[in-house]
Amino acid sequence: MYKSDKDTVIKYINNTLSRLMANRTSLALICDDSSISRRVLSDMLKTQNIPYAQFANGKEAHESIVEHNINADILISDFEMPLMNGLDLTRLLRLKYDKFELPILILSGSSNPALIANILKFGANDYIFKEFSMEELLTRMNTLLDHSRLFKENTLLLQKLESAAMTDCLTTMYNRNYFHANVTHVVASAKRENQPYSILLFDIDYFKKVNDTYGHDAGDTVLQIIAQEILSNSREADIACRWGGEEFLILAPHCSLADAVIKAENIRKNIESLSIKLNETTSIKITTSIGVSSGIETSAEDLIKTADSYLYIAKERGRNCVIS
Ligand code: GH3
Ligand code: MG
Ligand code: MG
Ligand code: MG
Ligand code: MG
Repeated sequence: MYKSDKDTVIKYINNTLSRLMANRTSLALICDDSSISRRVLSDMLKTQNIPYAQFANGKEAHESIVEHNINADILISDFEMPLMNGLDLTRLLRLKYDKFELPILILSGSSNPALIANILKFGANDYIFKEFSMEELLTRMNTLLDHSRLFKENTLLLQKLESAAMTDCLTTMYNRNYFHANVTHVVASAKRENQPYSILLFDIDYFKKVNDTYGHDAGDTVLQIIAQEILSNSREADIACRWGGEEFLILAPHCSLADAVIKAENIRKNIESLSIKLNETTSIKITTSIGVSSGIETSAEDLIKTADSYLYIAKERGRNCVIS
């Protein structure tokens, strides 16, 4: 291939990469004690439209990255540097960021196999000999950027899925899954700190009648309003969730039976005093029955059973009351 042909090909590759990269919001970090190397790397990043920050040695890079919690997509670092070399920088960064969070590409003038093995063993994602071609560097860098981007997208997706799995979509309250994921921790700290925790179990009175009289959508509106009322009467530490159809539950850490009964009674009164607007012409009144139980060593399962039996008694006694 003639040199001019090769240049055209490289230009074509670079342009294609530039277009691909333009859609990214990547941030690259350059660390090299040689200002010439930094210039070469930053020029390369500029052609790719990748924003970058640069550091002159490992110590400077480590301090900035950790102190400012810089969320970068790649670190391209020299090996030989004063104050802290690329290997020590990699080891330190790996204490905080794993290989997918912050890919590290080490550049070195050495081709010593033992050193290269060490660099990779201590957490660098890739290694490149300093007499690299731009194409090689670009390709290796893009591979790492793709990994990093994929990892970050997947992490975000996982968080969204987890949040969706723990949330009741009608009321936006937590659901039973969230309760189960968090109850062990609450029960353990109650035991450890010898502090009671409480369960408040709510069941809307004659809710079927709302559906039957005003329709399912009206029933949904009632559930949303009752959920908001329960949430606004909950503390930060409380876990308030939709337990089932028209049943709600509050898990209240650091809460005695007496305090839980006061809380339940307040919520009961607040719900009773609501005028729930279903449409322009119709507003209705709703009441709830509440079973309350409390314990220190008792399992949450047993407290829920107890609260449920009290709820049954509350219904028998005419509803709209708190039984503990
Ligand atoms: P009680 O006072 O004894 O609790 O009577 P109730 O009518 O409230 O109790 P029941 O268990 O007979 O009825 C609960 C109803 O809740 C039945 C079910 O169709 C309705 N339901 C459950 N989930 C939803 C929902 O998401 N939306 C609506 N609109 N209704 C629901
Ligand atoms: Mg150097
Ligand atoms: Mg029910
Ligand atoms: Mg029922
Ligand atoms: Mg009910």
